[in-house]
Amino acid sequence: MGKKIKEVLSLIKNNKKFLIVSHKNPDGDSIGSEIALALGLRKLGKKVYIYNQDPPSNRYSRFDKAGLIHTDKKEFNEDIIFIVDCAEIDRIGNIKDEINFKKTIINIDHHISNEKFGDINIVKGDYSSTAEIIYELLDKLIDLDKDIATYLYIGILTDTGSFRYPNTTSHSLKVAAELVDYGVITSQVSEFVWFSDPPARIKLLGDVLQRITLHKNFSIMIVTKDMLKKWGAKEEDTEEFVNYGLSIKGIKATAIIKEKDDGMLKVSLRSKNGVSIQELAAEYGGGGHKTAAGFTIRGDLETFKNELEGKLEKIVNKF
Ligand SMILES: [Mn+2]
Repeated sequence: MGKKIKEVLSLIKNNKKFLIVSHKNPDGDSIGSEIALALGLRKLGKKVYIYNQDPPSNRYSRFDKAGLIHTDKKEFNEDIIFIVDCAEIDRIGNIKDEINFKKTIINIDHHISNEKFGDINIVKGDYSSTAEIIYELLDKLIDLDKDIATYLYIGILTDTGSFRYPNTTSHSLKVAAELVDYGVITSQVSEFVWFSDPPARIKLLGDVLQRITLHKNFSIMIVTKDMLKKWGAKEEDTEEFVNYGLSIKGIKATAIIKEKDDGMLKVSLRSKNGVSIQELAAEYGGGGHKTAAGFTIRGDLETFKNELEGKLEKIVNKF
């Protein structure tokens, strides 16, 4: 067993109150990891509070049946703070100013760019998801059950795009298999995650795909505020759209630029065939992985789209 995991296990044993925090606009991995960890700690009789700046999106809210995730602030007096699935501390959002950084911070993450801001940092860049790491921790701590296994499975399933993305390893498949053996109903999780979209999302997707700009080996998509309005869709409805830009034969990199209310542009990048877009995201102050990264920038959508096309062209032609 790793030294750091041992340290975390003894911190859990020797403390009573735990705060669990993840990133803004939490995804399936952050929510799955947070709830699984909370349920595991509760099995040991610990007090746990999960706080996120933003509530789970429509897609994931149904998984928080017990209402474990809070977005309301309180006095955070927990002994230990877990920060999960965050490469940088700023990703936790507005809670940053309220938590006491003198408390022990345990940073658990799978982003290779993680800034190791914790007192203990368990960062595994070769893991598909934070849930995969939480599994290893909980497996040493408690008897897993169907509920906990389901949350961990959601984390792995969503971060691997149902085991389609290149971060899918034999380890992630082995962990997923173990979890299924605890009774996860895979068809139900798939239905809830992938087959329960609101109609507005599908209409918007049609519009986004119609407008895709295709170059020889890269593509760009855009989502304007007007497009959202036209179809009655929300920003969260655009989750995973970026992958369509990469699903075309011969396309090695793609980007989707989303216009936000506050004058900012949110950009997601994806790549395949050995192309890395991580450095491009970093150039604009963002982060992520080799084949999946992103950043936020202030600017005009059309102007920035032109700039990004120039950069993407250089990158795909380098490989
Ligand atoms: Mn993740």
